[in-house]
Amino acid sequence: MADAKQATTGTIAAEPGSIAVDWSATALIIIDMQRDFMEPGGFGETLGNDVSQLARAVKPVGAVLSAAREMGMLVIHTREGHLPDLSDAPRAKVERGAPALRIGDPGPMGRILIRGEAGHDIIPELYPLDSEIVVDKPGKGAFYATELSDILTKRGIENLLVCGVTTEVCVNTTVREANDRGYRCVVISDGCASYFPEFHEAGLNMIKAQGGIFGWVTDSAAVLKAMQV
Ligand code: TIU
Repeated sequence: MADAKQATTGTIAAEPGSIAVDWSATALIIIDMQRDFMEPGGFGETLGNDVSQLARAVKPVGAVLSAAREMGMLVIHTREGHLPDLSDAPRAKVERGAPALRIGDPGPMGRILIRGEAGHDIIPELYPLDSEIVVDKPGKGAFYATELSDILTKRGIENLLVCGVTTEVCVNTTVREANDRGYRCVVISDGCASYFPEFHEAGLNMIKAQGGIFGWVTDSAAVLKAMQV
């Protein structure tokens, strides 16, 4: 009996304090590890960003993804993007700023941030298995206008291991949405990245401050240790 319990629960060393989780009620959610954000010629670069800043998250995410697959944990990948006719893209988003190319414009990886285009796809290193869930989202948060709530509720998920890009934009927005819906979010610091290192740090600090106002922050090594990999 004790052995069976050990296999389904774990304690993750984190800030502001360690957190015990039932792995069967825990999902790994990987936010927007798409070519549009990670590679030259995509949405991220059109906004004027240095996309090489995000590469550091790939290995830590890959390590946790492998462990989650081995454990049989629910894995959810998200992708930010819009329908080809832009009907789900608010004008206020499309018109924002002065990017080199706008959402929907043709770029070197297909139309910028459009579903079905090469740039919209997840990077090869972290490509979803057929058995894994991919949630397409039009916004920064993974709950807004998606089926994510239903997916988590149906599977009895209470805890989310969160990683991906970018720390202060889609990761933070998703964590805030999830926290309000009652999920415990454990954010994997080295599995997240930002075009702005200072925003990465601030984004993580905002989550774990005030006793973990939005959630917990840990790193990939601590998650792997808790998973006993
Ligand atoms: N621009 C930026 O930092 N991020 C986004 O637009 N989307 C995500 O974070 N996925």
